Amino acid sequence: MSMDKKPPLTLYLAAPRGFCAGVDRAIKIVEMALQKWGAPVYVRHEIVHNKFVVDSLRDKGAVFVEELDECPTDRPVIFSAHGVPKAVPAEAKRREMVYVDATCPLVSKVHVEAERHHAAGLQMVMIGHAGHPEVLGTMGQLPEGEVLLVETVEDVAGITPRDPARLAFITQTTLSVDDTAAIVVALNTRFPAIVGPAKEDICYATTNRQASVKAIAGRIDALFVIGAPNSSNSRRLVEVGSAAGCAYSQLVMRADQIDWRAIEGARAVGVTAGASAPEVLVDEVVDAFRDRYEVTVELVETARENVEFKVPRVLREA
Ligand code: 10E
Ligand code: SF4
Repeated sequence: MSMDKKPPLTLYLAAPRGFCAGVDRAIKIVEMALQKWGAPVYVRHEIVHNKFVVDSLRDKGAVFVEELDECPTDRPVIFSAHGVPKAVPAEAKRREMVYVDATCPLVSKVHVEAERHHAAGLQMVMIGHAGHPEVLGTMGQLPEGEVLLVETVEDVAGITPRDPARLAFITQTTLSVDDTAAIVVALNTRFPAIVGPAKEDICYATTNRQASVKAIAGRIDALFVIGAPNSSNSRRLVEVGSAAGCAYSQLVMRADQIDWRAIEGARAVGVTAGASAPEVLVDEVVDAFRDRYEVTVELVETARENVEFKVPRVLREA
């Protein structure tokens, strides 16, 4: 055993971090469906964007597919927490399949908003990231052409609505709070009559996780966000860290992705986790730091969360 003394390091652990209520519910839905119907249970798209979560559910008998036509009609199918276009449950019904929708209630709320505005004759502008499943699901609530997508402030100048006086906006739930505020200003400036939510549709979990990163960013030499590359909310946390002044802000799926040489000399490091990253992976990262440093953990808690969503009745009765 080496007699070298480990260097000291303060590890600022952001709170809230990790699982949100929508992710917790979606994972429970898959587990309860497996208990109720046995394996295999099909899941359309990764239930949440985390390989560790997906692999553990696969081990229990879940089968992950991208499209409904990859599922047999005689097994249940679950729709991921990100939401699905209207055509998907319609097709499942047509094929007489058993399905459970694990769309987060806060995403469904945006779907309802879009429908309400559409029914009032307004065309929609959605702020979100092109190709993301939540964006595809939300845009897919309305007929083709009824939702115009903007990703940046610059995009606002490029859209051509049917009637600029009859517009509403909605947003993806996992966006950067600050970037979105700038896009909303641009929308209000170009379309003074546009209607929308009080601020945007970014959810409590996204907002809280970004605020806690901001609270630690000024004190740290490096930030590690535990999350997957396809996890929008996790990637936003990395950007928030950089924007708030942390020079080295990195996304890691697990401890083995940490580049230890890149943080040589660091004395204060921040750790947080995206809404789809399980706490065991945070423990793994903290342990990896303890192996190399004399670690002092400082919890920086900027909010308390007590949101919980019920699973659908069909599973509660199980
Ligand atoms: O890529 P996202 O952040 O949208 O998804 P995630 O699975 O990483 O985290 C949960 C967030 C959901 C389901 C979207 N509101
Ligand atoms: Fe729901 Fe927000 Fe979690 Fe998405 S990030 S699943 S909207 S609580």
